[in-house]
Amino acid sequence: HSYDQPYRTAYHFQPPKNWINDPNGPLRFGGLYHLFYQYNPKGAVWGNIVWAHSVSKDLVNWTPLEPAIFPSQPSDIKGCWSGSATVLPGNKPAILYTGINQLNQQVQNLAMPKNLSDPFLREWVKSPKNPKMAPTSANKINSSSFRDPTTAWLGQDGDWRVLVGSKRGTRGMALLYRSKDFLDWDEVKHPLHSTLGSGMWECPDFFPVLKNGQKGVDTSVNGDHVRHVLKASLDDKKHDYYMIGSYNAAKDKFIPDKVFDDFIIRYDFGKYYASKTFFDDGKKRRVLLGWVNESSSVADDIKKGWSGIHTIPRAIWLHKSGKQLVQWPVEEIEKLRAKPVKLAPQDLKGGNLLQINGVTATQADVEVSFEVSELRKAERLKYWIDPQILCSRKGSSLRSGLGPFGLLVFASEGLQEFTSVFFRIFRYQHKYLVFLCSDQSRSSLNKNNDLTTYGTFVDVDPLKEKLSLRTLIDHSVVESFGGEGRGCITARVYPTLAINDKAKIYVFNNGTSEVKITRLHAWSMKKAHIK
Ligand code: DQQ
Repeated sequence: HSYDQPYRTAYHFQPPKNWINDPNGPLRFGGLYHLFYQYNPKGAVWGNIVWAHSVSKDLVNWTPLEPAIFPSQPSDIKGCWSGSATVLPGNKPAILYTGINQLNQQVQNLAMPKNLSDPFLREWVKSPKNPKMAPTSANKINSSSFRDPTTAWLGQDGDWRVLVGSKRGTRGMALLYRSKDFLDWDEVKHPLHSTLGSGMWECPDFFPVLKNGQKGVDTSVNGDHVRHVLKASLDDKKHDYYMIGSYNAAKDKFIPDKVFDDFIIRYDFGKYYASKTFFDDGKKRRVLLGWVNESSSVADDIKKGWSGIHTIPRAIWLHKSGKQLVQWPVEEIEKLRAKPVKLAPQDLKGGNLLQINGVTATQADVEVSFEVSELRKAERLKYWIDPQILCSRKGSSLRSGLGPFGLLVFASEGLQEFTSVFFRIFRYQHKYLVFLCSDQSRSSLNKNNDLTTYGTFVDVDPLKEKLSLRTLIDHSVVESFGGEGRGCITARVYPTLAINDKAKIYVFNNGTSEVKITRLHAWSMKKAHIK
């Protein structure tokens, strides 16, 4: 019952019980989306990992199937870890995944559908010749740092390429393999890319994005009309970072743009890891899936019987500046919107709090836009500071000239508990900087939870643009998109008072100058069918 399980989500992906982590092998086949994911069939903590399997027509409602890949061969007998799908010519899906072999080494295995006329692709057959890639004394690959094959791509020469995450010392890297037939794979002498000090690269991802436009392209596309994105989940930092650059196909190397000569930007500045994209050939878009773990204690996870959710799938494309990616929840999620609530444009004076009535506050989608007129009131930032640190020093109770203003979600009557998602504008040198913060420090009276505050800089110009914020609220998750998807922050919260019908949503301005709400639309979200 939902009253015993106030933190279970209603429209984010999660199985009925137990542990989940990385999304694996997403693909579209015969009009159906397939999602596999790391799953422990036996409990709410990590272990006994298999590839659980669900299918969907819309990336919102999901039907569970039996696990697709589970330990059964010497090359995966101790676990079936992360990997990716590639749709081979003739519409034949293939999965490359990491197996943990009987010696506890990480190796890469191949599996293909048993029956291509089954649209559910229920049964997968492993190659009897697994593993396809393995650490040896000759290749000097570290057998505990060799995992998570990407979706493969086809070169002009007709050869397949795939990446596997690894490291040598502290140098994280994407090892490159080549194949003529997808069956036999050879290591290429040099990695596609590596960076000193980044540590182990988990779940690498490598894909083209159009220079212009929001459409996606297939993973093998290259040319003057695209840029390439290299993403890695950095094990040392537990965040997903990416670089933008070009793929030199002749040399088989990724060359990041100068500003990205290291991993500096993230997909999401909150809790978010082990993400992966795939090309959706139906809607011609690239879709990003990611894992969000709990912020509660392991003891609490075991008590509630589950741990881990996935974010709402996001369409992802290159911003017209060419300097960052933009992410936006797939449009299908809007089918769950019900009972729309609108607020007339109005000024919000400094210190004001306005309740958004008429929406189910634990299960909502809120879009709000602000306009600021008195930019000269912005506080001056004397030196550059990490946005997360800035947000933790300057939480929602600390007033400045411009901000904090934004949303209070999961707020209890009397505000003993609330989570705030807000903007703050600073003047830095000759520019204005917009910060988006997600402040969990007051989210729960239960201090056993991780209450870290998150923050990011959002590249919007407050002189020319409105400051927009969209927040997806779902029982224990707050997924926020600032500047139309230019800054994303996902947080987990476990209020003790602001649960079920006791939760409230407010729009607030705690700055000293007034701001204008130019638009506020909110919806209650229907429950998705996810078993
Ligand atoms: N999770 C998998 C690994 C991967 C890690 C194991 C990332 O393959 O490196 O469950 O969360």
